[in-house]
Amino acid sequence: MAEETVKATDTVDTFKQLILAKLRYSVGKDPGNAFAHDWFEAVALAARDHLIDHWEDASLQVDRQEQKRVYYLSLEFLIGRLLVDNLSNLGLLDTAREALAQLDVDFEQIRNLEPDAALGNGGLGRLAACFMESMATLNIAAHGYGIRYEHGLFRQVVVDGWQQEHTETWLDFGNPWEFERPEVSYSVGFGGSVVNLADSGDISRHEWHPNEQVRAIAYDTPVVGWRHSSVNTLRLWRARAEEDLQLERFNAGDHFGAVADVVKAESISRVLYPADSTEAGQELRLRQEFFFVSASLQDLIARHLELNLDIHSLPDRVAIQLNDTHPAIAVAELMRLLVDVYRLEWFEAWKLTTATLSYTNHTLLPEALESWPVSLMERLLPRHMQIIYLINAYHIDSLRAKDIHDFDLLRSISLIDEDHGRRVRMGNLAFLGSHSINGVSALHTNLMRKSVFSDFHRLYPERINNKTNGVTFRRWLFQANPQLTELLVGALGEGVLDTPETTLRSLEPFAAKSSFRKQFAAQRQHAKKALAELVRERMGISLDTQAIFDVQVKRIHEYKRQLLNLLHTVALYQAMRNDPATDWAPRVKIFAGKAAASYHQAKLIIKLANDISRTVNADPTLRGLLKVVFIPNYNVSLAEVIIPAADLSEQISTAGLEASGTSNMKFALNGALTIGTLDGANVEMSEQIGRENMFIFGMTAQQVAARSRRDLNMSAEVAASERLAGALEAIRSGVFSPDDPGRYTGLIDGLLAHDRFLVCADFQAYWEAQRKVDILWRTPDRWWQAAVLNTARTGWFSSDRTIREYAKEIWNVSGIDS
Ligand code: 26V
Repeated sequence: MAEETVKATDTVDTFKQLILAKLRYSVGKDPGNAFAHDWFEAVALAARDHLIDHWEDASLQVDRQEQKRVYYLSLEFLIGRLLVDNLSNLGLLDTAREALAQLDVDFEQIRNLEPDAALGNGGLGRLAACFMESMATLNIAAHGYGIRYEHGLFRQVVVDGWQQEHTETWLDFGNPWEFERPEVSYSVGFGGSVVNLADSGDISRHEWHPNEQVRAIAYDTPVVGWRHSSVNTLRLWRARAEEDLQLERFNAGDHFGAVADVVKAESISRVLYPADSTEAGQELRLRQEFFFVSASLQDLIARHLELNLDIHSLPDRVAIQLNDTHPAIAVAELMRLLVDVYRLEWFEAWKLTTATLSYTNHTLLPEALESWPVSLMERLLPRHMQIIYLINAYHIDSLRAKDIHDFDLLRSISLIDEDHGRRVRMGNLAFLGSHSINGVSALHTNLMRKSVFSDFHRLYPERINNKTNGVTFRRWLFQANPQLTELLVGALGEGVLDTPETTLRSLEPFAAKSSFRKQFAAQRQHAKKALAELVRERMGISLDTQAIFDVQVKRIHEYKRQLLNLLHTVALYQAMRNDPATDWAPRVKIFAGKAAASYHQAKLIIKLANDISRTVNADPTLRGLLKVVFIPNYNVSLAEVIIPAADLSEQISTAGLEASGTSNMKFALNGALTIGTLDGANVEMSEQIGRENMFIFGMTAQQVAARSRRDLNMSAEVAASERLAGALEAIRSGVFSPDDPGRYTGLIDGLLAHDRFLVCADFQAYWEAQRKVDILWRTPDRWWQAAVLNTARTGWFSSDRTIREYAKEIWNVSGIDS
């Protein structure tokens, strides 16, 4: 049946029949008794049928053409919903809509029933998802490898202004996109001991005898590219115990003990770690890392050998990208497999390992750099610890042979940190084990060269390279913003859908056409109304869609400086009250984002946003000039509604601290103007878009470094700005927290004494930039001209461009001919 249906299903009628067949034979329902969710499942399964044939074809082509495969190892894939993504890339979106309409089913309703797969925290995980889509689009044979978490990132509920974390349950109704592959499973060991078998030359043979085995079971999700170019695989591992039940213990009456091992093993894939800095260090996290790395390496080596290829040719046919240091244990595990299992000589194995692996760094924040206590490694991964010691020793030998004896240098590049209770530095391990180390924006890469990896960079000046991030335009423009897409197609032709990177540039002349600017503004109104409707429904707050929608949505982090935005909000509130005669531009301040559960300061910032929101929104003297909303539970699908509706995009991190940012690109692509610091990819955005079409303000990374070296006391800055002092004092004294006037005293006093992220130091410049925003808003012709130019000049930030660079400069692969 699949065969026929797949071949000729571009017609609405055949697709309709397919949906009905799925509803009946796979879901077990009829149109008469089907719930909305049953329809969702039926359509998803119908779409999935279309993926399958392409999927097999693609895999065969790769082998026939002796192509190299890319393996993207990531602990996070922040995928979001897949129904519209898949239908749209298959070219079936309109067909499906029409088929459902004929069946009297509301497509908009059922698309919103799909759970949002949140197997990631933020930027790093979403980047992995964008990359998977781009690799499929570019016909690059790629597999994503990660963990099939039973629970993704927590659901954020805001109660009385405070964040609460609730368990996320995306799998409750099953997952129509995945295929369980019980036959694809590997055993992953932990603990135990290492046996030294026999001495041969200077390196002895070792065998690791783990005392615990966990089974990794594969779950495959097809990833289809634009115009079903090719279909790749996202393979996620679920952890299972080797034995479901220890019958002996059970029979002896120990009913809990009989399943204790099951609980322990399966906890590995139970839940995503809900933090994107600090808080690591737990054993379970290290177990997750090793679990998915070991299963993935075993799997890709098995695939290599099945093709009758020699293990020595691994780097010719395999490129492995490590998404941050989370999979860095791959360096030691690949060495173990090559040396202990495939009996390669150490230096040959090392050559293959470094030629195969490459590593992307996503943050310079010291608290987010991973390291593991040596004692924990010795207990959990004894053989890997030996290998790490050996890698370290051979490396130091090789430097000494080159007459490098500088003690400080040797300390800084060592894989072992001796200063903090002996820890393995995963960044150093990833660096040494890789032939390429890349940062994610030009500024970030340069800072990598100057800071964390400066000594490595001196020794290996060729290894660090830049790959500025990008985003997939299919999801973040075509799917999220069909109105703007239609306008672009009308202006530039259908070609913009296939080559937006280059074609968008031809939009530039349209910025000068008043009729086009009006249409551009009209599609924005449409998106703003949709967002306003969502806010009204979910929060009971009504928004003025004529006001500037001023948006900051991202994880809550001190370095991202939501606090700076809130200080501006309060200062603006005070100015509007004190100065009612001024013709203020109306504003809606929109916030959303999750805080790590244990990050108290970030949770307090959420509470502050909600306290300010409550106070401001209830103040009649403002006449609706200012509204503040904190929209709960930010996730990919909410982003798809918020981003097209933004007039102003807040990208205001302390310069030097945001590695790249990717929402900055999504906003600009949709025509929002950016107010931002010269940080991360904002720098390159300003080069592409033109500074005159953005609101760039504040200290540069260099100035930040210099100011931070001086001191972090902000008395002088506060004394110099009445507005800042007024805003701080209002928050401090409880204007927004009358129920608990002391709630923010600590927060504000802390800020004055030790402003690590230079919020106060950048306040005045930020205030002034915001007034430029008001002025531009008052001259719509100029505002919309800049908006159109933002869309026209953001083509370079396509993840297709990024992936092409990885393919050429790191992986040495090209797309398959289909
Ligand atoms: C670190 C940790 C530390 C231990 C606990 C779990 C955990 C999870 C994730 C991370 C790394 C977070 C790094 C990250 O997300 N970086 C972001 O990467 C984006 C894509 O490159 C980039 O746009 C953002 O600027 C950068 O913050």
